[in-house]
Amino acid sequence: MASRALFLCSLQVAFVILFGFAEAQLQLNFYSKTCPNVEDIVRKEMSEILSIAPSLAGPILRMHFHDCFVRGCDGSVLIDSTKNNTAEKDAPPNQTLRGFNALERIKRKLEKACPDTVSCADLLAIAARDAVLLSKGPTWPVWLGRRDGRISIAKETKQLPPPTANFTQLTQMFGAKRLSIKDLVVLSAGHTIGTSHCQSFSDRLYNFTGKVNLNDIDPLLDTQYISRLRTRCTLTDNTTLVEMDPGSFKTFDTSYYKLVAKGRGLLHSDASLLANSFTKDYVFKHANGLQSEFFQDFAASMINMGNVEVLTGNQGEIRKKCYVVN
Ligand code: HEM
Ligand SMILES: *[C@@H]1O[C@H](CO)[C@@H](O)[C@H](O)[C@H]1NC(C)=O
Ligand SMILES: *[C@@H]1O[C@H](CO)[C@@H](O)[C@H](O)[C@H]1NC(C)=O
Ligand SMILES: *[C@@H]1O[C@H](CO)[C@@H](O)[C@H](O)[C@H]1NC(C)=O
Ligand SMILES: *[C@@H]1O[C@H](CO)[C@@H](O)[C@H](O)[C@H]1NC(C)=O
Ligand SMILES: CC(=O)N[C@H]1CO[C@H](CO)[C@@H](O)[C@@H]1O
Repeated sequence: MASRALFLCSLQVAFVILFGFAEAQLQLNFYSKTCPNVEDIVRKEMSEILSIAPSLAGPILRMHFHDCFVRGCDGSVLIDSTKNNTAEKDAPPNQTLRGFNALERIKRKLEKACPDTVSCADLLAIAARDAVLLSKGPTWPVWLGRRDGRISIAKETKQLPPPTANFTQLTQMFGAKRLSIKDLVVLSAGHTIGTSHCQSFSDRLYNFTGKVNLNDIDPLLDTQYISRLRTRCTLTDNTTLVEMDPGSFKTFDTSYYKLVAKGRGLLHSDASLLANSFTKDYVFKHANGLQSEFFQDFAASMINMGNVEVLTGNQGEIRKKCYVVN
């Protein structure tokens, strides 16, 4: 037992060194006594969920991002609106979120195994890691011990960067969460999996400056790609889904950078990564570069994001159901 504890402890130290990261509050082995199988339970459920609905990997990764950027990673994105409160979930950026039922299903399994123990915020952080791994991406140790918030306010989702954001806005919004330019260019590659609604980019095809004509296009978007996207999306289409990383949207890989380098990043925010020399160099390097370096970077940046404004100790609560406060 002592040697196992020592091993876990040195593992923790090793990861601190490896990822250059030392957050005092969260811990790698937070549930080792109270819910030792938490990660096995989540992994098993995620495998089942993704075998039935493979397209949920993207939405669950995105959900963790949306959670962390509004009130920190506190599960507030999962809370339903009530009679007197419109929650984050019902704000425009979240109208395209999916995966809530899958997460409630995992929560029910966790409550059965370890009642009142594992927060929805931690569950989401683990599930997002597993979504990436099960899409053939990297894995990383998830630091745990987040507590769930009790507040979710629709208008606070304005802290989420919009798809129209330029580089200045993106760096400001990531900076506000103490995330770096490197985190921005690395985490944007989350768009290597999943889909987007036409409404998130159709302005780039038809109405970039508000003129509504076929010449009013985003100059950063490859013209051949514009033609192809126009066959899928009209300006007002708000239902059609387009693969963010066509041809490889189920596989977590470096193809996102290949596309962005060719002017085929789907969102204006993706294209904006070419507007700064650091992020542009990163894009081009990884368009043709080693996947292993990107995988290491993604792991490190996900740990950074998972640490944004977390509640710990006696703050918040451990929600019994993720969609409603206790
Ligand atoms: C840099 C700023 C970002 C912006 C402006 C942005 C914006 C968006 C938008 C507009 C969509 C499409 C939503 C829809 O129309 O259905 C989307 C999808 C997605 N985003 Fe981001 N995002 C950003 C960063 C991130 C980060 C940091 C991650 C995770 C690490 C992420 C993961 C995803 C995933 C996986 C999808 C696909 C979701 C699905 O399949 O339903 N995004 N993003
Ligand atoms: C909103 O209603 C809930 C009960 O549904 C109550 O607990 C809460 O205090 C109310 N919040 C406000 C701001 O009135
Ligand atoms: C970025 O967008 C903001 C808000 O739309 C705008 O005020 C600013 O001028 C833009 N910056 C650049 C460099 O285009
Ligand atoms: C076109 O762009 C303008 C300015 O951004 C916007 O006000 C308008 O609603 C857009 N039109 C359509 C049909 O999306
Ligand atoms: C989608 O567009 C239709 C027709 O323009 C509109 O009636 C509907 O409210 C829109 N839905 C959303 C979620 O914006
Ligand atoms: C998934 C989800 O909860 N979507 C909601 C987003 O907000 C709209 C209303 O603005 C709801 O109708 C959706 O159910």
